[in-house]
Amino acid sequence: APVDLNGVTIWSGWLDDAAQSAMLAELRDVARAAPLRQYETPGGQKMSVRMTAAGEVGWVTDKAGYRYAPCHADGGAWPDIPASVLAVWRAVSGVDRDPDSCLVNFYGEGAKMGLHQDKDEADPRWPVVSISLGDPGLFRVGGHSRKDPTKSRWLNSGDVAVLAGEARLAFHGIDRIKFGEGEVLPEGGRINVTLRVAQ
Ligand code: MD3
Ligand code: FE
Repeated sequence: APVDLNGVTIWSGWLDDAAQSAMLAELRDVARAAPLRQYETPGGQKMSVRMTAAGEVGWVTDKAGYRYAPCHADGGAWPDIPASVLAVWRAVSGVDRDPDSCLVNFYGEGAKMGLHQDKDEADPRWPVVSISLGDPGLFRVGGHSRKDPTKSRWLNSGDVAVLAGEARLAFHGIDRIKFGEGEVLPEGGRINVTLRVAQ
């Protein structure tokens, strides 16, 4: 049965070891087609997480602002959303529309993601589905105001989270990772894949 963390539904161990390895292989292909990048926020801050994407649109940021874009920095279209990733969305999202965007976040040693809301999607009534692979990450989620109290939980390799309803616009972030403690990525690090209906 899933765990509820401030309205976020977490399915611990949704993917077994074989499913994680298969997904990882598909994600390596995504990163080969659209290389991971360390973005700078519109404010000029270099983010510690490296990112890429798959699907019709991918999330990018630069001095012009945050947005979903149909091409990556090298000018090409984003690769297709891997089949193994799409299968998770179809199993847990609870909606009958497929996502048009799949964001891939890579956390190396010391990487983290500050508390934020996901508000760049056209219609936030669609859920977001998140898949964690590799090293554990300390996930924090609060409410609709930055000041609301938060709850924390480690997301482990193979965990799947569904962000729907009220929780969809909750402030959330990753405080830290346990670099090198996972068994799925031999080189260490954490991968988080999020599926969205962005446009
Ligand atoms: C709660 N990713 O990609 S995953 C993001 O682990 C993001 O890389 C984090 O925040 C990561 O935007 C957290 C869990 C998650 C993802 C999306 C959410 C939680 C969410 C959207 C709304 C509320
Ligand atoms: Fe987010």
